[in-house]
Amino acid sequence: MIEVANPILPGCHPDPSICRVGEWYYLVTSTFEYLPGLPVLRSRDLARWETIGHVIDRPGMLDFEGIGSSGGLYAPTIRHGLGLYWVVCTLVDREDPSRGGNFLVTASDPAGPWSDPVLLDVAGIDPSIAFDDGGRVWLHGTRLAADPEWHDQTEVWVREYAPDRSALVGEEHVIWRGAVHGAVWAEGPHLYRIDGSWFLLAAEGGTEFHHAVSVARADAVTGPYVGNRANPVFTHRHLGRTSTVIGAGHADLVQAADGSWFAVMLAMRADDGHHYPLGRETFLCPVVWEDGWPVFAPGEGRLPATVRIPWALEEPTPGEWQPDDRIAGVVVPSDPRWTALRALPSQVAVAEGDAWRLPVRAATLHEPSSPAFLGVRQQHADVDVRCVLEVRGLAEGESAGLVLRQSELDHVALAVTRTAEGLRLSSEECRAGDRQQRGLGALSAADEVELALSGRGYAYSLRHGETELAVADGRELDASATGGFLGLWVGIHATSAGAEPRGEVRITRFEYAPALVDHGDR
Ligand code: 6LW
Repeated sequence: MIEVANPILPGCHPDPSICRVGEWYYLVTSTFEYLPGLPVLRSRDLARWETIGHVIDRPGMLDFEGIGSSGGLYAPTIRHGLGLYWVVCTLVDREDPSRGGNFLVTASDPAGPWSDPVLLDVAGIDPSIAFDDGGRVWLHGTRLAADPEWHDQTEVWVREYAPDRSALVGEEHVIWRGAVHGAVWAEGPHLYRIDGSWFLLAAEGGTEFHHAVSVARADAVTGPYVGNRANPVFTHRHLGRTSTVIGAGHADLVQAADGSWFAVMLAMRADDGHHYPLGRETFLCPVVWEDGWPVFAPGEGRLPATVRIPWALEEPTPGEWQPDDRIAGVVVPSDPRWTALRALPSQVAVAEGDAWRLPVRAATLHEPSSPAFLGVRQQHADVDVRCVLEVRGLAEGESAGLVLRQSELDHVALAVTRTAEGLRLSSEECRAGDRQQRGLGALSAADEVELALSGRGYAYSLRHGETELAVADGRELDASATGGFLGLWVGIHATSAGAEPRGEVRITRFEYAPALVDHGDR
């Protein structure tokens, strides 16, 4: 027996989807403009997760250039069927809806390689996939309702997919438009064949404070679906703002080998009931079946702080797989946590032993392009990040530094710039696209510069050595303040600010360490 602490995947891991094959669980989450895209994590006990690969991990699989922050890869679904692993997902360009769209990839090994994407000829987001008893494949997803009764009403469609033709075939069926009258965004649909019935699980209310889970049942995959009279069957919205876990929804079900059921879903940890700098995280929820319907967190009705897994081993079997080293310390280039913007880390940087060589690029953090940027999710509310940058390769006019990033429009950064007079330190605060730059003086000639960031709840401090150079308030940088879907990232950036780039910076050390802080009874 083990007791799993929620969230099971801390930091920006929204829209989780899970499946089980034999003793292994596989899970994918959204990654938006960050690459590699769609991490595939596996676990044997639902507690200890290891990243075994990424679905979008090769140059050219999809085109991200110009896609603004919180566009990119939305809610994926992972399933196993017909002897293959399947992921369906959407590439979203919020400014240009004609780009991207729903796509499907397959793999014989969930660690990859995944096939090139097959684009699906259907609008909308949040695709999912189910297999019927006869081996037919049913795709489904969400889009704005054709004839909405209210603003942002959506509809869930289902249609057969013919693997031999790589195409949607036959008639399309609209099976769901939300459980509650006036509820926006019936989305994140998943269909399941359970005990001879079809079940539809769908989120609604929008992926924020009013998020909820609803369920419906049908005899045929194409419907008609009848909603559970208890809908929405799960939400945190009625708990109000004193709940420190908000926005629970977008669930996916999985059955363990012993017959017990669980769901993964997203929710946000918000100390003040509003703001969540870590973004939407993945939580685990026990599920039981009563009177033919799933009951989430039975007897409790909210995401538990810990979930008991009676069948899980106390320790993973020695000598076999180990969970990710996500606890503390140096993040070396081979660590799967590294991400870049709209490009793979290997396209913007070169791993040299334990260091990254990051050639300067002309792009800045402000445009939806692929700047010289490498970063990791902030996964802990209390955290210390320290980096050592070798800056002797910076050419005049070029800068490099540490950034706490929400988006192009919202971030806080420290930069070391080479000028004719030597190295200068500056900070930049960017809020809703408004930039405030502050010169912070000269740096004594140095080859290496150490920059640090500490987060303590909503309070961030950016430092050079012991000197605090900038502060940030997580309540101004989180997605509820800025819009969008992301949690915060901490990373290194380098730019020639539009000029022809000539230099480089080396990240010789990057440490990420959760801080042990006593919060009393928080
Ligand atoms: C996701 C959808 C949602 O696809 O947010 O607002 C999207 N709703 O379910 C990105 O996470």
